[in-house]
Amino acid sequence: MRTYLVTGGAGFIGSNYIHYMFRKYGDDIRIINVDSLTYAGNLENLKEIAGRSNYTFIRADITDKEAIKKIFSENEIDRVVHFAAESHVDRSIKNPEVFVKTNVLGTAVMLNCAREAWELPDGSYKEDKKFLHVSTDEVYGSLADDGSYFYETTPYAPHSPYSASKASSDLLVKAYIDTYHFPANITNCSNNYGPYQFPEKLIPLIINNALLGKKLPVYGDGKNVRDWLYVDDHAKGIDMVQEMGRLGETYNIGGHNEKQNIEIISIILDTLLEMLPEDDARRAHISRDLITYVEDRKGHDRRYAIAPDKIKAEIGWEPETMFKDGIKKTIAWYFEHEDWMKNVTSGDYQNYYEEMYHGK
Ligand code: NAD
Ligand code: TDX
Repeated sequence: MRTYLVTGGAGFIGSNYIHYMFRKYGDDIRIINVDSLTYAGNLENLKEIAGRSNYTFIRADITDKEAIKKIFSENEIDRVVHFAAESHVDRSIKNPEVFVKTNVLGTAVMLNCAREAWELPDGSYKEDKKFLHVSTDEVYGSLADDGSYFYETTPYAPHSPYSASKASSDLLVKAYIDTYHFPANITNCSNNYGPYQFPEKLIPLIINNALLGKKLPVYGDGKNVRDWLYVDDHAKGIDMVQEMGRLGETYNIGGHNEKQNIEIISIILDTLLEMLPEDDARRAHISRDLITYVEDRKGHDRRYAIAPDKIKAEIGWEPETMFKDGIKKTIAWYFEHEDWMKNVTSGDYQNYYEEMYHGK
């Protein structure tokens, strides 16, 4: 039975990935989730699977060398899937240092511990060990509105402290591949959306504010473009790259779904009105009048767009969820999980760990 060490599994994409993996492999795999539970880590995301005998949660910081070493020495890890990171661009503009610590130093610790555990005296590696580093399209910088795309060969040109720290972590992984022939892959994915996304990010923020009748803040002219991918499609892509990708290679994962921010907001407003029952009082305040243009994000990248040609040609992965369907599923999830949103926005979810794991 393969053992996965997933970092950052209590966050948005990590928790969706863990759910996806248990749906796909059931009892045929074991997952150890290591997460330090920052503001973005929420064990409620995993409560349905918390009791599984083939799942273990370990609260630890990926920059804590001794803690990570211990996990490798006590378990025969076959796969590392490394999500843990500080992930929000606006926070990185206010407080860059923690991004460098977690994203760069944390990745170095993960790489080093995996290498120590897996490398044999002759410099080769134990059989069938693989490390996958989850990264972002933001490392490639910004595109003009001219139909161009990011490819795996596009030079790195990050602009925010977040993307600079992710680019640094990618380069460390590439250095391990080149220097030590370390068995790793990198995936660079576009913007994700779906269940369990923290409401500091555009889509859940707009859904939540619209339902509450609060203003919908639009940075700059609202015409910045992002390429949105439903989170399950990303989870599937990660698993396919890890099992079918060529070791040492980078694969871009993207949705072929470019939209201006203002279009996203319009779609959300229309979909909310379509989905809410006729007698729901919230319908009264859901309107375009809530849209409020605010000061632009500093260094705001204009456009991101992935050409997922390589992953399609080599591995056969393609985005499956159309945006109109993915956004409905996402909104339906938020409708069904009002308590999750209340807990997250009030900070109550941070007590969950104490309740769940008290005395353990
Ligand atoms: P998130 O902020 O929702 O989750 C991050 C998780 O990492 C949280 O559970 C947090 O507690 C944990 N964490 C943070 N610092 C840690 C530390 N020092 N030690 C251990 N755990 C720590 O992020 P996300 O949106 O799920 O993104 C996951 C990964 O995917 C990140 O590496 C991000 O760069 C990448 N990515 C995200 C997107 C996106 O649209 N969200 C797109 C492409 C790539
Ligand atoms: O209130 C807002 N108003 C607004 O106009 C927020 C929160 C965002 N925006 C704009 C900024 C971006 O152009 O919406 C777009 C999306 O913003 P975010 O949701 O913050 O995502 P982004 O900055 O594009 O980065 C995301 O995708 C790539 C993730 O946060 C990263 O972790 C990932 O690497």
